Amino acid sequence: MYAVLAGGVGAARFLRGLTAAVDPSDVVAIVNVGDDLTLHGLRICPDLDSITYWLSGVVHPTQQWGRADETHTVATELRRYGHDGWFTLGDRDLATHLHRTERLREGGVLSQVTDEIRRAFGVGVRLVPATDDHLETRIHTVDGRDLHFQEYWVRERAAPDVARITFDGAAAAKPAPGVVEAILAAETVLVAPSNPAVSIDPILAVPGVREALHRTPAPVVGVSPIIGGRVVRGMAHRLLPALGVEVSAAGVAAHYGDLLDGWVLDTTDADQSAVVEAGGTRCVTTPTLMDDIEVAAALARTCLSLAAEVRT
Ligand code: FO1
Repeated sequence: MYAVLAGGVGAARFLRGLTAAVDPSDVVAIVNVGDDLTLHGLRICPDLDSITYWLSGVVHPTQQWGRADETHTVATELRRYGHDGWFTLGDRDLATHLHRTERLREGGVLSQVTDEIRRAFGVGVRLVPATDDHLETRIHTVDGRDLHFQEYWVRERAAPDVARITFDGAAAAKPAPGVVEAILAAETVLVAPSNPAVSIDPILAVPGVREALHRTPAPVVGVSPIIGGRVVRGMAHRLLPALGVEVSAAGVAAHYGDLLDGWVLDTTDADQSAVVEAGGTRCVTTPTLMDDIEVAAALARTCLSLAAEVRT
């Protein structure tokens, strides 16, 4: 079994590759919930939904989040009442939020509801939220604002300079059922090429997760989300400096520190392998820009062979 620490789009692409290389039912994705928000009274889980939609082949092909063949009738009607719609909810996507919210209201926990939703989409990978408890990523800007991650990323388009990032509720949060068990029982633990600051760190912030990663006999192998000093997608380059992390493959490896046994960098960053290996982490370079499923599958296989090397 393979346990994967996962955020949104980058993780979804990586998981598509991994499930082309191994049996999807052998994969447990431990997914970030720090991006989650309540809008119009509905509970929305962007990273869980992005992965579900990607793995079931219904994701919007260019947006890379939300649904393909989407309509926005409800969003348009909501404007009539003055809702400015900065966070676009499509009609098909709304069904997921309506169902999730109803199940949570009747007493279901997120990990149960997530399992129902991924099965309803025929997704073989087991998706587990990092925690069933409240955990919310907050972006504290240099000009003194305390923004929900989605306000920062979507409404403000990641424009404000960031002073600090916090994970509200993390200290009291518990790993969701199956999270620690998956990490301890895994043959290999993989850290997807997700945003370290707002996708992986919120998972690591849940008490018990780091300890499990240190305790597991499984090698922990990560994939750099930075290629040639640049993010592939998203806003990690706007956030990593706030953490004092260099926007580079080596910088992110150093940020994860001794959690990593192996690190996969893009071929363009081969010159950074030496400094990462000096820190005790085995490196391999390979193409990591997952433009198609073949590249993603080859990347996944490279991770697994690095894990096998580390294990010996
Ligand atoms: N991203 C945007 O840039 N604009 C949006 O209006 C937007 C809406 C949205 C709705 C549902 C959902 O699951 C994701 C959505 N996203 C949108 C993407 C979202 O901000 C990101 O997927 C993650 O939160 C960051 O990885």
